[in-house]
Amino acid sequence: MLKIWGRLSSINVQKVVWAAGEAGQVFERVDVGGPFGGLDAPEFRALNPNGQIPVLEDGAFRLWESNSIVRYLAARYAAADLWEADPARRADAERWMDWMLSELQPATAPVLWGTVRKVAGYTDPKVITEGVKRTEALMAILDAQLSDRPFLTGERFGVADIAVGCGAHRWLNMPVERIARPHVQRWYETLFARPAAKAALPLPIT
Ligand SMILES: N[C@@H](CCC(=O)N[C@@H](CS)C(=O)NCC(=O)O)C(=O)O
Repeated sequence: MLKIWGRLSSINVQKVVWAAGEAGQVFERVDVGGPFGGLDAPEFRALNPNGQIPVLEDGAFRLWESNSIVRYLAARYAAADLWEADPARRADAERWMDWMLSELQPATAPVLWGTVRKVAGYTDPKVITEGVKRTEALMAILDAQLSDRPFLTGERFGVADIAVGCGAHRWLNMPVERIARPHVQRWYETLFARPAAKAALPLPIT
């Protein structure tokens, strides 16, 4: 059975749990990180020298980096549904996963820390306003992308929807004022209706 290391309040763990569910895999999830601690334990560092979650164990195979884990699960267990064999289609999906990691996550994280987690140094309204502004610019890009297609890369649900969908879940459930984005909203509601998404994306966000 697959083993996923990481607390479910982590957005990177959510991606992996969602992907495993979509791939029809039964898994055991171990709560580590955040209030659960355990990331500095030598046994955990042996799994991931970065001391971060998520980590996947699939038998003797161990993998860290959430996007790589999502791609692995798709290729290994859901090749017909989630994986893209065509290099151009695959790159299109991977580009959105990279965008999530390098653009959307860094923009939304300070807003979550300031408004929900109340982390010292992030509760300053100026920091929150700056994060909201940064995120709105990215949401405009996302809304335009979704204006003429049901899913991020076209007609089919895929790994890009999982990665960016986790970011949208967080953003749309934060206690901040947002500009209405009808295409993002419609897409998010379609995603959140999927059982694997519901199991991976707790509400309220924490
Ligand atoms: N690039 C890594 C980032 C991993 C990461 O930042 N993990 C965070 C949680 S989202 C973490 O381990 N934080 C420490 C903790 O939870 O205690 C990935 O995508 O897997």
